[in-house]
Amino acid sequence: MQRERQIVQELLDLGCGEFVVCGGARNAGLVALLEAAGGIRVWRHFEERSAAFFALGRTKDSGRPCAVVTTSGTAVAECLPAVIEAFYSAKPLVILSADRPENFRGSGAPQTIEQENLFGDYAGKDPANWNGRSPLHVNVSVEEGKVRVDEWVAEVAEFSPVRLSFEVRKLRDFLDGGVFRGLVAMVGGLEEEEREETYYFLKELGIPVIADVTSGLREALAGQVISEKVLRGNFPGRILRLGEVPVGRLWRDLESSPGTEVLSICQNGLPGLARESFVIRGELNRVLKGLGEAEEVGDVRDDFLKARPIAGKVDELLEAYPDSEPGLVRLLSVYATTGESLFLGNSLPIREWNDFAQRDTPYALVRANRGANGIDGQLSTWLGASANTPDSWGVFGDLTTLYDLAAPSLLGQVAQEGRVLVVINNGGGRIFDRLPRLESLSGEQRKAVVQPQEVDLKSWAGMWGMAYAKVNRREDFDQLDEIELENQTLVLEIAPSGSQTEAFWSAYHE
Ligand SMILES: Cc1ncc(C[n+]2csc(CCOP(=O)(O)OP(=O)(O)O)c2C)c(N)n1
Repeated sequence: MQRERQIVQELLDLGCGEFVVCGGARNAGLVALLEAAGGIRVWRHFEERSAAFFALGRTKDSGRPCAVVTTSGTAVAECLPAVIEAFYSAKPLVILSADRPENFRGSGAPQTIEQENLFGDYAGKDPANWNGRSPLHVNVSVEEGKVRVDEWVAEVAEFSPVRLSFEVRKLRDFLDGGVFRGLVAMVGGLEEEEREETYYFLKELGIPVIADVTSGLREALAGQVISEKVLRGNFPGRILRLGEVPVGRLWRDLESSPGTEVLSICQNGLPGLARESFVIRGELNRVLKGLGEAEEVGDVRDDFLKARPIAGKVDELLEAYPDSEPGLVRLLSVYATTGESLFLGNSLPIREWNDFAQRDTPYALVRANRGANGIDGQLSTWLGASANTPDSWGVFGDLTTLYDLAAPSLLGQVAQEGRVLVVINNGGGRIFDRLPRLESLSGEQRKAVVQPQEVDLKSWAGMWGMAYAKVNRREDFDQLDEIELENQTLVLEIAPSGSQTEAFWSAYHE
C-alpha cells in the first residue's frame, strides 16, 4: 500500500481533495485507501465515462482539481471524452488509473492495455510539472496482493494553479485602433470570478456586445446586448472575444471574413479560429485589471439602433407561436429564474437559450460544456457542477439525455431538493433540421443524421426514482406551480409542437 499512499499524497499536495471512485479489482487498494481517509470527499459511480464528466463538473464548481480513480483496461479509456473537454475548457481534471504490474505491459494478458499514453496530448503525466489548468493522468502499476488499509486523515494543500502570462499592451493597442470601423465584443462562457471585472470593462467601453448566456452578463448588460443578426453580412472592423468560444453562427462566419481583426482573451490560450487572429491567454479579471481604466469607444456604427426592431420582431414571433420550441424555451427560461443554478446542454438548448430566453432577470449561475461541444456526459457534468446546490436546473436535448442514461445513479449523492432535469424532446437531433447544408438530404438519409426516437422518458424517470411531468403546450407549465416534491428530482419533458416550430423558423428567417 506504500506506493498507493505515496501517489495519493502527491495529489493531495497538489490541492486535489475530491475523488470519484469507480470499482475494479486492480484499483481496489486505491479505492479502499480513499474510503478509509478522513478530510477528503469521495464520490462513487460504476460507470467511468459518466464519473469523469461528473469529476469535470466538480472542478467547475470548486475551482480545484478532482480525480477519477479507475481500474485498468478499457475503464481508463472511458475517461477520454471528459479529458478532452477538460483540456479545451482548461480544467484540472485528474485521472488516477491503476495498471497491471510493469512486466505485464505489451503482454496481451487480461485487462492489460497500453494505458501510459492513452490521453496523448490531452493530459500531462508529471505531477511535478503540472500547470493546474489542464488534465493530468497519473498511471500507477500496482502489485496484486491482499488489500488491507488503516484509517488515516488526509491533508489537502491549498490549490494554486500556475499563473499564466498575458500581454496588456496588445489589448490596449487593439482598443485604440477600434474606433474607425467599429468595435464589437463577443462574450462566451466566463468563470464566476471573471464576471464582475468584465462587466465594468464593457460598461466603460460602451460598445455593442453579443453575450452568451454562459457569460453571466447577457441579462445584466441587456442595454448593450445586440442580436447576432445585426452583424450578419455587416461585420465591424474589430471583434474582441472574451472567455470561451462564442456559441453562435457568427463566430464561425468570422472564419471567412479576414477583413475583421479578432483578439481573444481566454484561459486555454487557443484562438478558436483557424485563420489569423490574436490571443491573450489568461483570466479576464487579471488581464482587465492590468489594463486599468478603459476609454469609452461607444457605438460607432449605430448597431444599437439596428438591434431594436430585430428584438421586437423576435418577441412578436414568440408570442405568435407559443408552443413552438423557441416559444416553450422562452417560457421555460422564465421559470428557471427561480433556480440557484442552470446548466445548458449542447446542440439546440444552449443556442435557443442565447437567442430566445428572457433578459430581465439574471440567472444565479449558468454553466455548459463548451470545450469540445460534445453531447456526451452532459447530465453527469451538470450533477457534478451542482452537486451541492439545491434548486438546480439542467436543460438537455433528447439524444443528449439518451447518451447519459446512467448519470442519475449519482442522484443519491447530490442535492436533489428542487432539482429539475428538463428534456427538450423533439424526437432526435433537430439541430440538423436547422443546417442549410443538409437541406438536400433524402428522407432516409435525413433519418440517419437526425436519429429520430420515441422512447418513454417517463419509464426512465421511474427507473431512477425521479418524478415526471410533461409539457406539450404553454398552459402545461401551470402544473409546475402545483407539484410538490421533497428531495426528489423532477424530470420535465418538453415536447414542442412540430408544426409551430416549423412555422416559427420560416417566419424568423424571412
Ligand atoms: C459525442 C457527440 N456525438 C455526436 C455529436 C454530433 N451532434 C451534435 S448535436 C447532435 C444531436 C443532438 O440531439 P439532441 O440532444 O436531441 O438535441 P437537439 O439537436 O434536438 O437540440 C449530435 C449527434 C456531438 N456533438 N457529440
